[in-house]
Amino acid sequence: RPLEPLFTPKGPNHAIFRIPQSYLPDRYKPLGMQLTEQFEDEVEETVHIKEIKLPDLGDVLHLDRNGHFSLFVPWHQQLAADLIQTFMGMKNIDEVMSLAAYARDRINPHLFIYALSVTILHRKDAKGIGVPALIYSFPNNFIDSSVFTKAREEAFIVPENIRIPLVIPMEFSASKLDLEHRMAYFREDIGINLHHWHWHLIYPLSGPSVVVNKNRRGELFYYMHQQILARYNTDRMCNKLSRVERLVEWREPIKEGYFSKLNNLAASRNYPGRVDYQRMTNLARGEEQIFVDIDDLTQWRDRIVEAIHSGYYIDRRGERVPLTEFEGIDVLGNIIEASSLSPNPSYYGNLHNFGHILLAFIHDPDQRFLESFGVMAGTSTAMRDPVFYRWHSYIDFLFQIHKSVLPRYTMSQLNYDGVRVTNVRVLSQKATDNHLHTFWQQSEIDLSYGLDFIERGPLLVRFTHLQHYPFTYTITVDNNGLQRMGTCRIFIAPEYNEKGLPMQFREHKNLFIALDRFTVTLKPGVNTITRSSKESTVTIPFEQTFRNLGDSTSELNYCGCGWPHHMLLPKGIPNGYPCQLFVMISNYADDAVVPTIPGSCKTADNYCGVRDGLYPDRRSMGYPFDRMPRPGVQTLEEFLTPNMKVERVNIYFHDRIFKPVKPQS
Ligand code: CUO
Repeated sequence: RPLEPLFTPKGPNHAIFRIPQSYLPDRYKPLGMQLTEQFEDEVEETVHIKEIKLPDLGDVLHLDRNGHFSLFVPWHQQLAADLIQTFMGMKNIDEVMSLAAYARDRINPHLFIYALSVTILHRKDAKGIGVPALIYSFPNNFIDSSVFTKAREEAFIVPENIRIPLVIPMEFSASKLDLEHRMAYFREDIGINLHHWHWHLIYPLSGPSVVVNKNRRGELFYYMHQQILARYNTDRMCNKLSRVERLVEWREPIKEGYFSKLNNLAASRNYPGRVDYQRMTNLARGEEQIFVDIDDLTQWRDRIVEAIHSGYYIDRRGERVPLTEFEGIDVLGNIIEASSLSPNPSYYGNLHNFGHILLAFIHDPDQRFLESFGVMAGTSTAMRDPVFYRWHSYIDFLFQIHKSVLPRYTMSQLNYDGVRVTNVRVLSQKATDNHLHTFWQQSEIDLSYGLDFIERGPLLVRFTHLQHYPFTYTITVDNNGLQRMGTCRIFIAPEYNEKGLPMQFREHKNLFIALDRFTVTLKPGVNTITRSSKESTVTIPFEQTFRNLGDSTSELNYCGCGWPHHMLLPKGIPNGYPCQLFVMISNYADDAVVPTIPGSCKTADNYCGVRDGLYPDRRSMGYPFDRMPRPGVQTLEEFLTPNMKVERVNIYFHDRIFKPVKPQS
């Protein structure tokens, strides 16, 4: 079913919706028939929307259509949960479409797209239907607002056959004077922001149980964001910056400002920026029904830290419940985020979400200037702002306290008896062994679906992003036993700290970036495992991140969650950035999850889990780097067991731009 016209201002040219006359707002009724007849001649398919008895949309209609919407605002979150509940309650997918067609022009578009996307990703009868990447619904959340002025010119004046791609420069949000701008290629990467949006779409904060109550969702909140920080910190070190300082002092000035240059389309205003050295203050904003003090956050934090140190949290009835070795992190994730699965929201509050909100309203905390929020309020925009990483470093710090009080992994929890990794090598085309290469690449995507002023033809934008040459791992494993299975876990981390010195394991472990995880069968004796970087279960290919619209039969349909493959590796440095590549074969008997659900497309289950299934690895997420080392272990070398191997790998960054990649058709 072509649902795409619901998602985009314009929709692909091959289908239109014919909606019941009674669904049209009164002022459009006279126009309705006339427009349908005019367009029907031009498209391949007309989809007839059934007239049904519509449910009451209730409070959802009270959110200003041209106002803003943020999942981190509790009132908005509640509206989203209500609308998802209504959509999920429809009898079949035709009724969902019917309600959506009715609601689309009546409710806030950001709320609408969010709730409809969550619905499609969770209804059993919607399997195989695509959710377009958000960039096709709201390109303004991803692209410098000045591009849209140029886009209008191209669209109105230039015939489609001679249109040229609009180029988004690399330096549009800041100049080199801002040291933090060295990280803009990471923070403003379209694929990274789409991944983050998609992740939060799969793991909503609230709504019906089937949408929220997923296997290990709190733990995945911890792990996915921890990995973002490991990646960000490693890239900072490649760019001669130190690791992110966690945002500890909530009343002190924040030294890193940020101006996104993005336009919040619904309000038709630019997202407000943050100047350097701004301070968070208490919020009192009637429009979003938010009244929260920094003291509230402090109190929630103290209670959370108390729970972590005591090993017990207090549930709604005031009972002490243990934070257990394996499941504790999951509960803690739900408490800290906080999702509706938090076991005691009135006691532990809403720490992480309100941090986003306090930072997003830092410029107008009491609404005196009638300003909307900054980029920190949206899951598709927050990762652009340097303060995102400072806030999340603080959040991660809480999880790390919990991890530091857990028992250390014993040798037998790490080792796989009789399995020895004897050799590891990576080979990139035409390069020396263990040398990896990164460079800039330009890619183009067609934005025309998201722009209602383009009547026909594509409108390409060209942007520059990091890329690497594909490579292959070759791993030699001795199996001193019968045929058996193992899980191969591959990570990479910088070899030295900012001072150029080797790191202690306890500091090093937080920088290990997952590159891949997959199951292997080991025959008795010597085994050679080869694996392509492209097969990574952390990443998805470019075409899957930017799934083509109009291709509703595409295999790539709902598989938009996954770290973008072009950002698989740290950036590196021109002379080769020394990294440690870590390979481990763990005992499959302790890893396996049954039953496994095969994905219907290339999945990136490492950061995203599996649709309708259990997280496909039974170990604690981040294993074996999620805990403090056993007594006596100071360094990575000392941490290793025979089933692990570390190899020095250098990442060479080439400061050149490679030719554009055309969108696939
Ligand atoms: Cu993903 Cu704070 O959770 O942005």
